[in-house]
Amino acid sequence: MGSVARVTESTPLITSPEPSVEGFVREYLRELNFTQGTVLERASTNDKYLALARTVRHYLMSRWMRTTNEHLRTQPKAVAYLSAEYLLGRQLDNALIAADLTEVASEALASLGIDLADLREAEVEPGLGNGGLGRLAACFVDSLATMSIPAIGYGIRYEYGIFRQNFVDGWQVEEPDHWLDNGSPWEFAHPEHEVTVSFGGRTETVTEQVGDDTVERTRWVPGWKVLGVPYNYMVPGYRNGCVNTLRLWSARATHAFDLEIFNYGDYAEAVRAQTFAENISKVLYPEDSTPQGKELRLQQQYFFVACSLRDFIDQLLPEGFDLHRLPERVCFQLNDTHPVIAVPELMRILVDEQGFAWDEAWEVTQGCFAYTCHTLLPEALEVWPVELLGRLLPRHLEIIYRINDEFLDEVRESSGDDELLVRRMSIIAEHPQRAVRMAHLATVAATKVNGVAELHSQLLRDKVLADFARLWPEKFTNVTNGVTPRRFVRLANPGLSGLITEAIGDGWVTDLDRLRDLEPMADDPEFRRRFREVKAANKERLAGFLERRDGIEIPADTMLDVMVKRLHEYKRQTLKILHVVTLYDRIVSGRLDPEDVVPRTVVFGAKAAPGYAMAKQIIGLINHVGSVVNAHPEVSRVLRVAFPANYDVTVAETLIPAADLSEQISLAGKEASGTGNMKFALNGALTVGTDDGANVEIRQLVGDDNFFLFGLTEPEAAAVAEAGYRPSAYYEENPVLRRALDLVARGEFSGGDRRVFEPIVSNLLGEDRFMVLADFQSYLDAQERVETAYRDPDAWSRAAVLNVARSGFFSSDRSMRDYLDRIWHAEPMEA
Ligand code: GP0
Repeated sequence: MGSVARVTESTPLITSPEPSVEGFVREYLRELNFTQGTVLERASTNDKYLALARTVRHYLMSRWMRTTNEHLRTQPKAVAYLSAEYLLGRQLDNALIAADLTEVASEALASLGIDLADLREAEVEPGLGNGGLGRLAACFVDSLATMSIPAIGYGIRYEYGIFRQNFVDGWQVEEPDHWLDNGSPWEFAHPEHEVTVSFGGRTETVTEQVGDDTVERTRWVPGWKVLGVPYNYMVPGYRNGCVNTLRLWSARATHAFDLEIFNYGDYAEAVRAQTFAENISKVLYPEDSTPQGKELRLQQQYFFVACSLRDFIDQLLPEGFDLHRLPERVCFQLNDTHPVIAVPELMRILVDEQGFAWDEAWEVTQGCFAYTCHTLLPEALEVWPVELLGRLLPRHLEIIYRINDEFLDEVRESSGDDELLVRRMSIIAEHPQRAVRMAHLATVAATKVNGVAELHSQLLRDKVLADFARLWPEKFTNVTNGVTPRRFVRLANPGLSGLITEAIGDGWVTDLDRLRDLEPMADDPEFRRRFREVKAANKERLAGFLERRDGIEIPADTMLDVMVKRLHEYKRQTLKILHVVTLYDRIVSGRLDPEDVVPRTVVFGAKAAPGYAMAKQIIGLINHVGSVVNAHPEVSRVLRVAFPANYDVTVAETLIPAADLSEQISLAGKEASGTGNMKFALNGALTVGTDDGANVEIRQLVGDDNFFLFGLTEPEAAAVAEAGYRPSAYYEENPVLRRALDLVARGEFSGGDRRVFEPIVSNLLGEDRFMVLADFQSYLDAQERVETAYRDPDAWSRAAVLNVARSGFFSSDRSMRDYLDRIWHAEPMEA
């Protein structure tokens, strides 16, 4: 790699065009003719889309260059967000609204006989994440840009993102996500800034003469190397002139590597080696909350953090920068444990490459990292077998051992040699095999450790990381998650956005607390009527969308009851489907007159990790129940089930604005935060939910009257577990529950075959780790309250408007302010 010129003062820039319809037409045709190499008459939809994306980029380009130059010139303290996932969603509309170009573009295209709406559909969303965690990262980079915070997002440019989900006879089948196949107009590859990343090999000790002293130094002698090529993405702030960068790394074989093999004349072997290297960024691991300890996954993690640290130090800091002062310039925010290998990597850079003394290096390192934990499930906490980590990163393992030794000395000292405590806190687990506990490493190294909702942070302090919180109480803090109002309200719900803006002006888009000003409108019958009109229109839009996309027909004017999230037992999709089964049973058995049922459409969206058998079973059950319900002449008049395959950000944007009821029904104490819950409340859905994650805060803000609470609380659930939970007792005592489970067990939804869903039934009756049966009756009762409330449209829409008005807190802009105040201590740039 050649040395790269550093910009120290602004270089002259070609400025972006002024937005005008004629100008846009000119830019667009230029892109179509000169870059896409075609003419309007012969252009495919994809040609037209690509040309449009590139045209829109023109309008953001000088902001981007200016922002980048300002960061380099003024060297402010920056946030470097390290995340293995960014679930970005489609880029076109977001870029258009950020640049305030939607109308200009739409008119310009119309003058050429092109419908903007058709081109939108051509974009394949970059699905570089699994779910909540990846989408959170995407919301955060949006907010950072909108708030003019000097920030860079670092991640991996997976060639294949989250798999495409298909249903075959109701069962999930995965297909590769070819998101790059039609071109990727939003990225800028910079092979000239490639970074070399080493793996494997061994370490050796060398003696060096430093002045009069001989010092022993450890050196890593790697076994193999790969290159990381950065791909830059614009992250436009909302109409504020700031465009930050998201830098995603793609793996390439080193030139030397294959050249050597070529020279031996083994062409096939050389190509194989290349494939091996390039595998590193090939595919996103589809496990959510249950990481697989796969070697390639650790390679991915080290690959992207090694590239990112190198990049930050070499490209973003001035030449000759004194790394002792690194904490003044950056906070590396660790999004879960996936990037935690960055901790020993920075130590290696400082000690082995820069010649820092260990203690000096450790002080710098501790000043540079902060760690966000996103889970409470023990199986979601990553551990890496020592054997694997040592083979792949021998020097890093040594460094981790030394960090651990010094840390455990501290624990011994402060605890009076409490060896049990030492074993619990150790970064190295001894059983079932020697392994590195990445959450412990992160907690030891970080300036701050945060959970993602009040309850979650409390449980981290009290349970998951209690020993650490006792040792360092001041390290622990909370930042409740948030979602970007740009994508999830302004862009996804133009009807509601218009209504809000008409009532209170448009300041809410970047200052969501202003939604409070809507509160009085909840009592205005005319406003409520218009709110209902918007909801109805959103339902129609959804119906059209599902019809076109999936051939699914949903009735337009029923209560829309939505449960969308990853399929996981702790989230309890089974509880929802048992409710559906109960309604079905009551109607079919004549216990319930369909006339007395509030018509509802239950919509599910969920992907299961491909190796998670129980989750896939549950998907099968939902689809099979759905088929039977939808085919039943009486039942289907009042109850429908829709499960569109391949739930993604694009589906979310159409589905959430149409929802009346938001299902947030995890067992209390299991969902770290939830972020879908916030999107629904902001779009005027009422929540039926447990006292879990951020639901707790949603309920506090919107008020008990505007939220359907049910289920065990976390302490209650813990007490039940402690006392010995027996799910079969609930089955025996509750005839309604018994009938529902028996229907499933007897094969009502599987053509009489009792074996099909036997694993689900026996799991619920035998173990039921997430207490579905314990919460079943409480959930049914809550659904009764939902029905009663929904029968009064005025009261319902009043509550819905209050949900919108009181949910401004859940803007990711507010989350960013909290991170800035509590963790990062960085400042916005001047506009
Ligand atoms: C948590 F541990 N989350 C994990 C994980 O591996 N993947 C993931 O998406 C989620 C939590 O489950 C969450 O509660 C949370 O809000 C989100 O991370 C962001 O903090 C689901 O929304």
